[in-house]
This record gives sequence, C-alpha cells and structure tokens, in this order.
Amino acid sequence: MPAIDAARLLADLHALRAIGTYKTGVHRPTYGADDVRSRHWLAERLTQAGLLTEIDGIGNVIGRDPCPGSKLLLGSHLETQNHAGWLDGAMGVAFGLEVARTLGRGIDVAGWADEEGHFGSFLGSRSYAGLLPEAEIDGCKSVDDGTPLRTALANAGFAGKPRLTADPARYRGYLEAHIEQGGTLEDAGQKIGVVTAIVGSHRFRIVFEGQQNHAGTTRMAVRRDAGVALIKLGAAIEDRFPSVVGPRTVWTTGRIVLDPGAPSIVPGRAEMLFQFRDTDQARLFALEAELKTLVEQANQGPCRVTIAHIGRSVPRQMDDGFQTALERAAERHAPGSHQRMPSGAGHDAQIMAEVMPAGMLFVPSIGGVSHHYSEDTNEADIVLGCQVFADAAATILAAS
Ligand code: HGY
Ligand code: MN
Ligand code: MN
Repeated sequence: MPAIDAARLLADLHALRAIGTYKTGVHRPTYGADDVRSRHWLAERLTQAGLLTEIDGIGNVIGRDPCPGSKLLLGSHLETQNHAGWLDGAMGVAFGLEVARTLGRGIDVAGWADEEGHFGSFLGSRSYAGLLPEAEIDGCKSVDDGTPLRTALANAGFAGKPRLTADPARYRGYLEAHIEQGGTLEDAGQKIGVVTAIVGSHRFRIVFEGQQNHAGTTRMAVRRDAGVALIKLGAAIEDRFPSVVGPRTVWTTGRIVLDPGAPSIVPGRAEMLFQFRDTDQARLFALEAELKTLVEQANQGPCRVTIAHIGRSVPRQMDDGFQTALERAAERHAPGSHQRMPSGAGHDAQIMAEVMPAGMLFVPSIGGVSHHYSEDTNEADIVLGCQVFADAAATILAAS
C-alpha cells in the first residue's frame, strides 16, 4: 500500500498558498504574475520528482513519467478565482505531485491553465485533450479587464511555445482530486466523496440598450432605463425557472454592470452575466429555450435586449471502474465515511472524460464555502484524501 508523505504534501500546499496570498486565501488569476510564478514552481517540483516537465503554449504545466508503460494522468488547475480560496485547484495539483513521488512511476501530472474561466472555457484541459482550436485563442479576452488572451500569453512568456496534447493510448485515464466546494460531505459527516457525474453549464452575456439621460428631468413615462429592463428580466427568470428546473439545477447572475453607473444618470446600457447548471443535457437546452423566450419578451419593452453565449460545458459521467477503485480505497482508509455524489462545480475532469476514462475524489469543505478567501479544509481531511487518492491510483495502474 503506497504511503504518502503528509508533511511533504502540506509543505507543498502551503508553499503554493504563499504565491499570491490574499487574506487567508490567494489571488492568482490566470497568466498574472503570481499564476506564472506558481506554474514555474510546479515545473520545478515535477522535475525534482523525476518527471520530464514543460510549460506549454497555453500555460499548462505537464510532467511526464519517462518510464515505459501505461500512465495515469493526475492533476487540476493552478489559477484561482479572484481573491478566493487556497485549495480550489491547487489541492488537486499537490495531490498529483505527491502521488507521483509516492508511486515513483506510472504517473503524469498536469497543472491546467484557466479552468476558472478568466479568459475562456477550460482552455488548458481542452488544449491538452486536443479540443481547443487555435482560432478560438484569437477571440478570447479577459473577463476581468478585456486583455486579449494572446497578449496575456505573451506577457506570461508562454506565447510561441507548442501546445502539448495527450496521446490517449498513453493513458489508462485521468483522476482529479478536488475540494467539494459545497456542504454535502460535511453535513453528512463524511470524509471522502466519489464523484458520479459533473454538471454541465450554459453561460450567457445579456445586454440591455436603453437611453442614457438625466435622472431628474426624464419623465418615467418616456425613459428607457436599461437597469430597470435588467431587473425585470432577472425577476422574470426567478418567476419562471422554478417550474421548469430539476432537483439539482442551479442558476446565477454573477455580474451586473450599469453604464455609466452614476446615481443621477438613467443607465443607457446594462449587462448581466448569467449561467445555469445541471447534470442533464436535455434539461440544459430546455432551460436555454426558456431563457431565450424570456429575453424575447423583454425585447418588447422600451430597451433592446440581446443574448450571447459565453460558454457551454457538457455534463459528464465519471468512469464506473474509477468510481469503484476510489470507493474501495476510501473504504480501506475511511471505512463507512465516504459516499458517491454528483459535482455541482465544473472541473477539468469533464473535459478529459471526452478523450479517456476519468474519475474524481472530493474532500470536505469547511462550511461548504468556496470561491471565497475563507475556503478551507481540515488538514487531517486533506491528508486522508491524498492517501485514498494514492491508493486508488496505485490500484488502477496495477489493473492496467
Ligand atoms: O465554477 C466552477 O464550477 C469551477 O469552480 N470553476
Ligand atoms: Mn476548481
Ligand atoms: Mn473554482
């Protein structure tokens, strides 16, 4: 049974936490200086672990085992949401590094770029899976400040490097460890989650064009207030969606921008970034149809309303055999303290599942909090999760 080095694992996690520290979390948006530093840090560690390591043209850090034989690819993303948690992504990368060192062979490790969508949709894992066309890169820009992806890659020192792609024949499959980012495990008193399926999400930019004008002299009957149009659509979604969603559907308006955003000016333009998620593909498209009907109805008002896709991901089932290997490893190390569960968050594993068998392991999130700097997991749960992850990886490799 492979025994991980808990102190080494925690030291790596805290070393990553020190890159881009923000309060008790980190701020490492993709391709920013701290994200680049974290990628070079990982490349150095993977090289020290004996892996042939490169940072490629999209910023993926890929460490490959030089030994012959079938491999298991382990990893997660290195960047974070803005001013967010220290474990989202980083923990799965640190687990991959630790398992590569513990098993000594058979393991490749990936630190993906931009799973968090600062520039696009799963850019790093889609690139390695051979699913990211070069032309798409030309059109991507930062959601945060509009910087073109090409510029960000050049500033990061990654432009011009080849983008590495997976040879599916090399791999038995892909395993990712991640914090749950919700409260299911903690509420149930469980220590390990074995992921059954990962949600798909449909993401939109909805723009409202009205007429900027004086807030005091423009009579209510004639004003074309883009902010009011946005608020009305938001209310219509809240009225309509509950009757057409499934038991685990979620929907979120994560950003609202009013332009010019001054208290004495009727907003002439408003924009909302809206998304919904579900594990059922047919339901995602049914919700998209409902949303577009609501947008058409909003368009009958005084403002013009347009909707554009900014991203779509497909729900994916995790490999049955990998689920069984993870569950048996969990039973060996945390008897009776594990459960199978779907993932409400998107993950690179749903991309890798398009080209190879994929599986995921969750550890509990304290208070179910994530995408916030206070995100945290008990160290004992982190260490236990890594030990289960190493055991499952060894079992899968031995069976291949
Ligand atoms: O939003 C997500 O599901 C992921 O954490 N980026
Ligand atoms: Mn994540
Ligand atoms: Mn995240």
